[in-house]
Amino acid sequence: MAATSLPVFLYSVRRKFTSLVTFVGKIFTPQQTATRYIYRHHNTMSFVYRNAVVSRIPDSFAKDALRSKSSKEEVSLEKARRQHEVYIHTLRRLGLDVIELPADEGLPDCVFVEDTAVIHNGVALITRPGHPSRRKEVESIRRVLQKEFKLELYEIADENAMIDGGDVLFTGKEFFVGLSNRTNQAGALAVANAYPDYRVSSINVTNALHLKSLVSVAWPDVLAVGASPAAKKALKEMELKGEYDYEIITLPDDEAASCLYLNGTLIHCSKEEYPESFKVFEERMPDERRIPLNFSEISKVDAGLTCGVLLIGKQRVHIQ
Ligand code: CIR
Repeated sequence: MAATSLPVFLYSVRRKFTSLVTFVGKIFTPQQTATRYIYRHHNTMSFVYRNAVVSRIPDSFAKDALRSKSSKEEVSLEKARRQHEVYIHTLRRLGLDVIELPADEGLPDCVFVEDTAVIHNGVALITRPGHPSRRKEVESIRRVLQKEFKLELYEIADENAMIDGGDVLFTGKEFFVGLSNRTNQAGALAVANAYPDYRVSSINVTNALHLKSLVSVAWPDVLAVGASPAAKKALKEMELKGEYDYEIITLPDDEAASCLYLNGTLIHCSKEEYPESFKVFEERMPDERRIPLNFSEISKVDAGLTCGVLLIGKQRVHIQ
């Protein structure tokens, strides 16, 4: 075999193996099988983290955080803060050293740190958030990522680029970037430039704030996807453009598709909030370590479980 064709051959063997595993996994779902075990326990290293950055909730959150939802139900600051405390506590329980940034009253959405940076392999892409009121949020994030972790920063030069981290889905093997009201093609290009070793596919997002409002990683090689036409459309495009196959968990509620996998554990919606979707997680992931969290108050302003944290694999820089 010619040397140049070896990678192609290996790639096609790997892809066929993944397809076979997906097929067998589908036949035997929801029972636990050896195949599913193997399937769900490789490719885990991409989701191992030591550190996290979060931001406290400002008083201005309740009245001034951006929201597109038709229901303008009042937000209880106290309840939002209580749910946020539990969220942070859960991250600590999962072994993370969490840096809590102070609330910034001038930035009502500052708690949604996920939108300010994309971090992978020691490189932090500092975003250009799509909504002008959120642009300045990146400043404190840039400082902390540089000072505490000495990450290599990737800054976006194109002034027309827009990108929110909520549109960037990393599966452990490739990136999908949602083209939404907050992220454009120039923003997706920034992801491709920051992470040249990975395939980056742009996906049209309709009827949702971000791509990760519709689909997110539930486990390595497993995607949680909402059941709405918008979610199905996004998934179809991901299947067409993506390089790898994934096991799919379809959830009756799109909101429940925003779940957070890290350090061998899935944080997902609570039973009180989304009973039907909760049941699906129980049935499809009976043996995986899962923690249900109630995010109802925070999600009144369009946020999902992934939105409140920046996860970092790298050790913090300390001088003893
Ligand atoms: C916004 O509209 O920007 C915020 N109210 C919600 C952002 C949620 N971000 C996320 O889920 N990544």
